[in-house]
Amino acid sequence: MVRVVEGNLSAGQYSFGIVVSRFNGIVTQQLLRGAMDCLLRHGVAEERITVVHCPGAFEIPHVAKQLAGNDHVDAVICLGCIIRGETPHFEYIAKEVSRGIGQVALDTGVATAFGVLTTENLEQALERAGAKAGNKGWDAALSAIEQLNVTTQLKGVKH
Ligand code: INI
Repeated sequence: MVRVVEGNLSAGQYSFGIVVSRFNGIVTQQLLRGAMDCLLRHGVAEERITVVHCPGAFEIPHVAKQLAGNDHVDAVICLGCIIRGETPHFEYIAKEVSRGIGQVALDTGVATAFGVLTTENLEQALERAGAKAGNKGWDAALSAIEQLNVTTQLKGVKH
């Protein structure tokens, strides 16, 4: 018989770290609002949530790694907003941030969720931060909940 491991969305038993960058704060504050809303509405007590503000998206992986090393954090939700400008700066930051956030999960075994917007302009970013394209902070928090449930179950699976 095939053994299927599938995460449910129960969250009340877990603790979460959120790292949110201040750059493009008009957008990232809305991502934070979405992530908090998702966690609270899935039964996570406020006492189980730690929010850390960092300068820009580039700094997110560093903070995420510190949070992941904290025994009281089961998953780290990473929120930021990188908007393309007239130079290749965008590409360097976006690549480094996505690689870094993934690396934190692989290095530490702690689930990370990628809620960093990479958009062409501010309008696209705002659309994804609580307007017509939803709220990617909310989505990232939901992914963190599901991934935590999957990885917790996998720890108990014998091969
Ligand atoms: N940081 C962002 O979060 N988003 C951006 O769009 C951005 N741009 O375009 O420059 C940005 N730059 C700052 C960067 O993340 C670092 O904070 C900075 O380079 C200091 O290390």
